[in-house]
Amino acid sequence: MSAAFQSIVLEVSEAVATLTLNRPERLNAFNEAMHAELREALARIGGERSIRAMLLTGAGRAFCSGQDLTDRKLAPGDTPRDLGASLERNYNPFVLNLRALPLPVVCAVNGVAAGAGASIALACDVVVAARSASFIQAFSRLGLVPDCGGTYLLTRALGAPRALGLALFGERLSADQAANWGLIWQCVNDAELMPTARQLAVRLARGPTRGFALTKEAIYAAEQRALAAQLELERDFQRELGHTRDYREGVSAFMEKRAPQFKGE
Ligand code: T3D
Repeated sequence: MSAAFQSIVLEVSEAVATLTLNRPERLNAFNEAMHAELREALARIGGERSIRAMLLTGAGRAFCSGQDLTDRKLAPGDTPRDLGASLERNYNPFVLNLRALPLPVVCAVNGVAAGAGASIALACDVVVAARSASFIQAFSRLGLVPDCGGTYLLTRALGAPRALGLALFGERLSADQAANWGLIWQCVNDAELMPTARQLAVRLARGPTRGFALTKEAIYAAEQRALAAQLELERDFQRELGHTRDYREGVSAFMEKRAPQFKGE
């Protein structure tokens, strides 16, 4: 799959769709055109059964600096833009669509992730960051609230004290500290970022895709549900997965003392 996008790059190989935010001169800030392309790219990725994992990263020295603020400059007397409408139209569907993709999404945070850029990175399923990367809740510097799930993701991962500290002070959180706090999966040396993230994505793309999709769904659902309801969900998912070819293959491979060859079916 190749597509003529301007603000992003979408490449597929070894069943991994790599989506690169590609406005490096603005540190990959989001604008309307990029949102439209991201919508189309996610729809293609979700609709293509041969794609079994996604890798999200940024071009150049940053991951993403959030909303493009050159599109938000107001002259005296201008009517303020409806930021709620912007979230409703662009950002919120993007976060929900990322979470709803029935395949694992790895994020390779190659540099600074600020504002919506930080939230989008943290909304991915497996987050690996370069040691020089950082996360900034830049919203407070603008008088805004963390969005794109920032209040939800930070609070669930870190608890209110650290979520509030990050959101109120808007200071840089290093990749090392993010990993130490359990906000991300892994922090690696800069040179190892893309090889590591790629290796993780390829490994996931060779896994039991349906099982991974339901694992993702169950773990995110667990954030809202009581144990009894979660046990029922696991029962239903396990019932479905017990009928897949991948489960059959997993059991056969175990019995035959060989590595399983999952097909994502
Ligand atoms: O509006 C809505 O729809 C609601 C949704 C809001 C979601 C949000 O994301 S709000 C938060 C928006 N983002 C920010 O506030 C972050 C702004 N950027 C920064 O604070 C800094 O650039 C960074 C901390 C990310 C990086 O700093 P540094 O020193 O490494 O780089 P720099 O020199 O500031 O930036 C390099 C260039 O990128 C520079 O352009 P220039 O001077 O070389 O022509 C800078 O203006 C540009 N740039 C960086 N971020 C943005 C940007 N241009 C437009 N929008 C940006 N967000």
